[in-house]
Amino acid sequence: MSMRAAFLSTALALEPWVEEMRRHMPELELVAGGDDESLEIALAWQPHQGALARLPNLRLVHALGAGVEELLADPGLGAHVKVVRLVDPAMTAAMGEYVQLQVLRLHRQDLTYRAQQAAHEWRELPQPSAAERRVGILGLGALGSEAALRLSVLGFDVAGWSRSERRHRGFACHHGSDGLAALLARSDILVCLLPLTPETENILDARLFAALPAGAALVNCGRGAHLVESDLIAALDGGHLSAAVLDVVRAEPLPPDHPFWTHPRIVLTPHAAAATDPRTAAPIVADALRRFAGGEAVRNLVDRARGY
Ligand code: NDP
Ligand code: OXD
Repeated sequence: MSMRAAFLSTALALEPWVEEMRRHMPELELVAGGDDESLEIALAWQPHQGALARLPNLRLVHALGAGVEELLADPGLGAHVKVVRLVDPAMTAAMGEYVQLQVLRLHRQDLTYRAQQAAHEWRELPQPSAAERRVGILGLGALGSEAALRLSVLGFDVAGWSRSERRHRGFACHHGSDGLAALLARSDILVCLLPLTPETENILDARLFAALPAGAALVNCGRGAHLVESDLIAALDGGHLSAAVLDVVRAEPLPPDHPFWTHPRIVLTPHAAAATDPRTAAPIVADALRRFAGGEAVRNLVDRARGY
């Protein structure tokens, strides 16, 4: 049975999606921009303003990314519309790789060695073992739990934090507001892989930094709005935090005069930790659309009240 879906994105190119969806779902026609009021399904990632509102018959939006805060905040998204987020094992692996790289960079004191090289200084630093380095992961979902597992395989002393109680083999789990204090107190390196919700916005602030051990470091690959940027600068300049790796920032691209560009204890990447790849995402989207059309349960539905 043929199916039509709107493709709504200011950020993703249409052609690769047409090609990959044709490969995995030949019965689907993608309608660019979606200017057809009869459409019931949309694939969306940063849609044009007002694009969702122009689809009054919409029943399902499949996000072409993992974090759905922007879609949920779109005033054109009807309250009854189901939203599916992307959970792609290739994206999970890419994020796992990124977190391993950055935690190893911090663990092996790479920023200090780079600064020493710039100063022509040949000086070996005392190096703790991975087992002596405590890593905390905020968010134990698709991405956070894989990152935690990979870090524990590398030998780090890992613990994680989620909203509800979770159990994982290989690392300790904390949950809820009570669990946060315990996680922070034992995190020499803190990795944020939370979704952005009203509860998690600005969570990485001065109070949270003060609850980390002196000399701790931060890796933020959730969203820029998790972080109070001025609090980070203050914690780095005051010496309580030793370094930060930021894949996401509040305004992307980062404004040219932003202090993060030149801060000696900040490593920046341009929201590049784990991008959506249509080659691996298309079969996952196709499966969800087929299930939806067949009246079956669709996986990875967003709980709109919870915000993720
Ligand atoms: P999931 O929805 O699978 O997991 C979210 C996790 O966060 C869950 O463990 C959830 O707890 C926990 N959580 C949510 N709210 C709270 C809260 N208030 N307190 C404590 N824990 C909370 O998301 P993913 O792992 O797929 O993705 C996480 C985020 O990563 C995305 O939302 C996106 O912002 C970001 N991302 C960044 C990318 C990049 O390239 N930088 C790429 C892809 C995603 P519980 O288990 O109890 O539900
Ligand atoms: C996502 C992202 O949420 O790329 O998928 O940030």
